[in-house]
Amino acid sequence: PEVPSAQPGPTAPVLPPCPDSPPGLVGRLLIEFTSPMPLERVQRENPGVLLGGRYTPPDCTPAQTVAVIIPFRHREHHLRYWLHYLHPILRRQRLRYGIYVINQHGEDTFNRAKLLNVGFLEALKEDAAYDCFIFSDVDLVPMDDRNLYRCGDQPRHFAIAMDKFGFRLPYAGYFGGVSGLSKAQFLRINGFPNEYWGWGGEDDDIFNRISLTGMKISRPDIRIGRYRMIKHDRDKHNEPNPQRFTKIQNTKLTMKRDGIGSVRYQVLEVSRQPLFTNITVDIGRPP
Ligand code: UDH
Ligand code: NGS
Repeated sequence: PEVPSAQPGPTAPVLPPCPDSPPGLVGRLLIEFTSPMPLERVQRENPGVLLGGRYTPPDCTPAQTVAVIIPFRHREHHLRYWLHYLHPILRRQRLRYGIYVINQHGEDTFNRAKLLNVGFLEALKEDAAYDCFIFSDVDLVPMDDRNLYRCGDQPRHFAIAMDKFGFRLPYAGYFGGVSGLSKAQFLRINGFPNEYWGWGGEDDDIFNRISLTGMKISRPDIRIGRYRMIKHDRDKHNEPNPQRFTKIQNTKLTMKRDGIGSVRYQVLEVSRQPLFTNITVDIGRPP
């Protein structure tokens, strides 16, 4: 009879670390939003993506695990383009990642930064290995795959040259659109504010939090941090917030009590789709 061996069985091969500069990048990309983009096509073209929008490079071991968090409501059409363009880019960048769409339930006033806080916590509940968080608007697609969706030793601003701003920063302290913080950087600023209801200012508050904690924003080269935005009208229930100008004057006082440590919400549904995880959440409404 066969004697059970004390030797371990064949083990999975140990993959080498993923390279700092991934070899398969193509550089400048052609991005357009005119041809229709059915979700079935996007799924068919991304067979390597696992349920919930998870991906791990087959040939190397990445240094980080990246959660991409998208604040969302009623933008299915934009999401299809985003998934179509971003999955192949992130794959070429040799990232281990997951995509989390944080869908605000109901029709009360939109709250982008609170949704991003929810995304941080819910992604970590799914996988405690996440150590890098990329926060991306659903309507922003990078035009160059050398703009690596990774975290570094300082918070990163990715969307620095958007078409709608003439491929420049609109102002020196702009931190909107697409940004990235390591878990430690995010916790250091007590996450994002929960109290910006409606449009505007929340990204400036985040910028203030980063500055006030002594960190510096890191940015890619202006020739590489280029983005196309999908044109759209103003959304309903996301009117400019009239309180935003006074609020951003008070970040130093508010950031201690308002942030990831005080976020209250209720998850209504977690649904693992082929290309993303959809988390529908009740975040309440403005007081
Ligand atoms: N978002 C939604 N649904 C909404 C509102 C916002 O999904 O109803 C998300 C989405 O990811 C979006 C992000 O929040 O990309 C930021 O919101 P935004 O796109 O409204 O902000 P932006 O500054 O536009 O891009 C403001 C209105 C511009 C009107 C221009 C009219 N030509
Ligand atoms: C600033 C807003 C930011 C916004 C940026 C770009 O004025 O939240 O414009 O807006 N800050 C305040 O309102 C205090 S955009 O041109 O994309 O609509 O991100």
